[in-house]
Amino acid sequence: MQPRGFVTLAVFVAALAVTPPAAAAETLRALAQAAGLRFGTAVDVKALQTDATYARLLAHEFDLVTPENALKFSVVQPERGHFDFTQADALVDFAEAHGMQVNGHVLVWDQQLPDWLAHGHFGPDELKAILREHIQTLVGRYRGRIATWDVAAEAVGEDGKPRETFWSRGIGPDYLALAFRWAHEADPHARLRYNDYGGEGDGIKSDGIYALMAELRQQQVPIDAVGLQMHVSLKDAPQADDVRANMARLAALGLQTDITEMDVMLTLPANRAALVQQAKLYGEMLGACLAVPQCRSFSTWGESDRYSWIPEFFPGQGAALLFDADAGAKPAYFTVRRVLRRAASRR
Ligand code: 9MR
Repeated sequence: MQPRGFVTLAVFVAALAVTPPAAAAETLRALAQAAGLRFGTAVDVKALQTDATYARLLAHEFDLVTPENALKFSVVQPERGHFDFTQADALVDFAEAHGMQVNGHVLVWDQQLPDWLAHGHFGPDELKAILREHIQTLVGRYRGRIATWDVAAEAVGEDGKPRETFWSRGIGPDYLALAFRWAHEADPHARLRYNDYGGEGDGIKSDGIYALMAELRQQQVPIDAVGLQMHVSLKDAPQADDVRANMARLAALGLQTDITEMDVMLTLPANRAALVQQAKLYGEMLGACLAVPQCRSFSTWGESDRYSWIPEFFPGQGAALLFDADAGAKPAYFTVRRVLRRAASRR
C-alpha cells in the first residue's frame, strides 16, 4: 500500500496536469466571434458519440464543424442510390443544438470513392447523372442547415495545372463548373468553396489555384470561397506574409477564404521546443487570416491529438493539434487564444 500522503500528492499533480476549461468569454469560439471569425475543427463522429470529453470540448471551444469523413462519397453513398446519412445527421443535429455552423465536406474529390463507382466503367453522360444526383441529394437534404460546402477539393496538381482525376477523366474538364452549378441549384444560399492543400502561400501550386479560380469566376461559376487547408510541418510551412498576399489576391477576384484543415505535425515524442515552434506557426497563420477581412474562418483538422489522422498516415509523426491526447490545452492553444484576444480588442 502507498502511504496516504503519496496518494494525495499524486492526485494533486494529476489535477494540475489537466487544464481547467476556459471561462465562456475566453473560449476560442467566443474570442473568435469577437474578432469576426468562426473557429472550427474537423469532427470524428464516432468520437463525438462515444467520448463525452470530446463532445464537451467541441461544444465549449468551437463554433464551426466539418465532418472529417461522414459526408464523403464512400460513406454517404456506399451502394448506388443508397444514401446513408446517419453520421452526418448526428453531427448536424449536434451543431444546431450548440449554435455551431457546419461545413459540408466534400462533394467532388477523387479519394474515398465507393467501389461501385471507382470500378464502374461509366460513360460521361451516366457519370454526370451520378454526380448530379449525389450533389443534389446531399446539398438538398441540408439546404439551409449546411452553410458552406466544399464542392471540390484537390483538383490542381503540384505543377499548378488542373490534375487528371477520376472525374476529369470520366466527365471532361467542365466537371468542376458543372458541380458548382448543380450545388448552387440545390441550395442557392449555400456558400460554395474550392478546397486544396499546398497552395496556401506563394509558389507554382498557389498560382495554379489562383488561375483556376480566376477562370471559374470569369465563367460566372457560382463559387464564393477558397479553402486553404494548411497541413504543415515545422520544416515545411508557408510564410505568413505570403499567405496574406495570396488571400488578398483571391479576395480581389471576389472570393472569401478560410483556413480549413490546419495541423502542424511534429516528430514523436514531441519536445517542448517543438511545441513552442508549433504554437508560433499556429499564431502566424491565424494572424494572416485575421489580417484579411475576407478570411472568414479558421479550422484545425481534428480536435485533439487522440483522433488526428497524422500518426496513421505519417508513422512517427503526430501531436499536430491544439489539444493533446487527454484533451489538455497545448502551447498552441494559448497562443491562438492570445492572437484572437488581441484581434478582438482591436475591433
Ligand atoms: O482525416 C481524413 C482521414 O480520416 C481519411 O482517412 C482521409 C482519406 O483520404 O482523409 C482525411 O481527410 C482529408 C480531407 O478529407 C481532405 N484534405 C486532406 C485531409 C487529410 O488527408
